[in-house]
Amino acid sequence: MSRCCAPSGGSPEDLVATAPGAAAVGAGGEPGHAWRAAPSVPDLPIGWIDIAGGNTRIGSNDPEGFASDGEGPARNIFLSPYRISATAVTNAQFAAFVNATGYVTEAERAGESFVFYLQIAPDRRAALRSVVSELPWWMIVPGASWQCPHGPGSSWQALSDHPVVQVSWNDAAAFCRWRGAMLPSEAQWEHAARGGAPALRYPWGDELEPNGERRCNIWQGTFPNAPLAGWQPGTVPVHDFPPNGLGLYNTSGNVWEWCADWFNADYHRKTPDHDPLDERPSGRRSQRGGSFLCHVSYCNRYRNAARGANSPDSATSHTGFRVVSGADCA
Ligand SMILES: [Cu+2]
Repeated sequence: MSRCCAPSGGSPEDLVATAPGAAAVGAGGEPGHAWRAAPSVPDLPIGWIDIAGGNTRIGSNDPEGFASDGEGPARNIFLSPYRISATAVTNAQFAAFVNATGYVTEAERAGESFVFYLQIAPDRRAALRSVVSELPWWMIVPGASWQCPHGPGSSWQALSDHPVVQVSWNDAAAFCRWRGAMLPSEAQWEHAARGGAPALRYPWGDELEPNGERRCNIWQGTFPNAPLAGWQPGTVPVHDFPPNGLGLYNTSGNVWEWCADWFNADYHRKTPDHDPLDERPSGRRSQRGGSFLCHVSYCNRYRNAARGANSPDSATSHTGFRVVSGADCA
């Protein structure tokens, strides 16, 4: 199946490892560049939404879905109560984490990361190279990190209320440890994304643009080279577009969101029906929700049931995360 979405369909670890200048990433590496603090970095509260839990239905047999991704079969499950953030973690929230801990992300250690080419100033593109021939719209950009999401010349401060990107699964997990939170399981993510209306294709219904109204930040125009005039490929603030029935914003589109599970295509067949979590290591962690690069012509993974994956050390300009906590946590 076609994928707009990850700068690798098979072995992103190898791509990262073989990229020029990419040091082995992991604990103990030297920072690629120093943290540049904003004038003030407040510790921003997370906007929690209480999810009652109980019996629910996840997965889909939708013929528009990608069976090979393991989107189905649809099934009934039970979820314990939990809290989930209304939005993806923002740059400002991630900055507070870095400010408090000195944490250095994997992209910073590597000294480079993946950026969609139209997010890079035209005069900078010539010196860059594409990642793999099948995905020529992804470029390796020295200096790209959460602080400079599109590489040199970009800054998180200009995007403080946008979702943090250029964070790996490992980086997201580190943020969670600091906050006493967790990444959502796929089941928690999907149940919350459905907004209390199970069985629908999108959080707002079965129609992508009811009454012609855009409801999420996905590709506008012709992918990947001809975005519609007036639409810039990239993230929007986390509170853009109306929330779903439970109060979650932008589960469809904007950024892919890391989940706690390992990705396996037989997820719906093999994980338990009580608080499902796929703990079978596969080399790839699950992602949900699709991004601003998804388009019906190529990759309609902004549906509730759609699934994605990448290696836990990969970071891109269209991947972020939201968080969950136990129902009794403050
Ligand atoms: Cu996509």
